[in-house]
This record gives sequence, C-alpha cells and structure tokens, in this order.
Amino acid sequence: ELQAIIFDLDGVITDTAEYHYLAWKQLGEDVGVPFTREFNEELKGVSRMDSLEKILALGNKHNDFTADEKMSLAEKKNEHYVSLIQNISPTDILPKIEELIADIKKMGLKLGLASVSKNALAVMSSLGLKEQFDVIVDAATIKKGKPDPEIFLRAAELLNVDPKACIGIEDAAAGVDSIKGAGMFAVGVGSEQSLSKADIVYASTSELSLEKIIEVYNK
Ligand code: B16
Ligand code: MG
Repeated sequence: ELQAIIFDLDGVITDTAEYHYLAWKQLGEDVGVPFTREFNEELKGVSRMDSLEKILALGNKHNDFTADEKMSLAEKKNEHYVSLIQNISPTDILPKIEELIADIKKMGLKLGLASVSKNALAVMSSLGLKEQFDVIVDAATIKKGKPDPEIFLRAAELLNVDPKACIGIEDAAAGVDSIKGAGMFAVGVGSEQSLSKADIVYASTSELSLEKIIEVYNK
C-alpha cells in the first residue's frame, strides 16, 4: 500500500530547470559548444560535473581542459545559476504543487525530496517549503547521482518505507530511470517522448491529480 511520495525539485516543484538551462547554455557558448533545448533534456537531473562532461563531449572538447579548468568552468556556471535564483520566492512554486502537498499530508502519506542539486536546500527555503518535507536528500547525502537509483532509495530508507510503497515525481529522463531503478512507481512531468519510461506522464504540473495517480498506482 502506498506510503510516500518523493518529489524531484528542479522542474517539478519550481522552474529552476529553466535557470539551469540558461546558465549551461551561456557556459556552452563561452567554451564554443552551443546546444539546443533538445540536447538540454540530457542534462536535466544530471549532476553539475557530469553535465559539464556531457557538454564538452558534445563539442569533442573533453580532452581540452585540465581537471582544475573543468572545476572553474563548473564554478562559473554555478555562479550564474546562483545569481538567477536570488529572487526565488513562494510565488515561484509551480501550479498545483501546493495543493498536491496538502492532499498528500491529508492522506497521511510521507513526503520526501530527492534532488542532486547542491543548491536544493537554499531553493527549498526560498520557496518556503523546507519544513513541509519529512526528508530532503540532496547532493551532500549521496555518492552517485541520477540516473543511479541511490538518491530515491536513500529517501525511502530515511522515510522508513519500502521503495515499492513509494511514488516518485520527475521531469528528467535520468530521474525517471533513477525512480524505476529503485523499484518505485514513476510520474513524469514533461514530454511523453523524453519520459517514456514513466508509468504516467503529465504535460505540466497543472494537470497533476493525486487521485488519478493513486488509481493507476493501485492497478
Ligand atoms: P547543482 P534535480 C538537478 O536537480 C538539476 O536537474 C540539474 O540540472 C543540475 O545540474 C543538478 O541538479 C545539479 O545542480 O549544480 O545546483 O548542484 O532535478 O535533481 O532537483
Ligand atoms: Mg528535475
């Protein structure tokens, strides 16, 4: 029986996925590797250093920089990202998310967050949501990022629930892989095409319905 819902942060609770995109796009242009929104789908949910490696590999430039130079490039991206999230407030919570959280609590289900972002706690505080969650697993808590299942498994463990009794909500293909690898039910938010491995996909958060999700989960 269902016991917990575990949310991704960037792109599900708030639109910071767009800010990550803008900051990486700028960095890509700086190193001579411009890329499309379609390629950006491959960066969603992926850790900072792994994202940088993917961008450099796209431009065949992965051997052009030393480890130290790569660190500074990642740092530069992060400074840009941090400047973009400075003014985040509760008004930036995506449609239906607060209602969904309220419904989850009303049903007595546990609430978890699984984000590989080192900025996750800061974003959650700015949104005023930090205290609502029973557990927050971020980059500091895990060894392997998405698509590895570690982050969702860790959230279930800390919530003290069986992964099979959990539903994960994600906007990234790497995130859906992580949820499915953990043996959980996956809800995707975004395009059917990039999230084809999810058990149910919604085009945007405004269409999310806990009732419908639980109905499909129970099938
Ligand atoms: P940072 P999530 C992920 O967060 C983002 O989707 C991804 O775009 C980003 O590169 C990653 O966090 C690392 O973030 O550079 O802030 O540590 O989707 O797991 O909430
Ligand atoms: Mg995400």
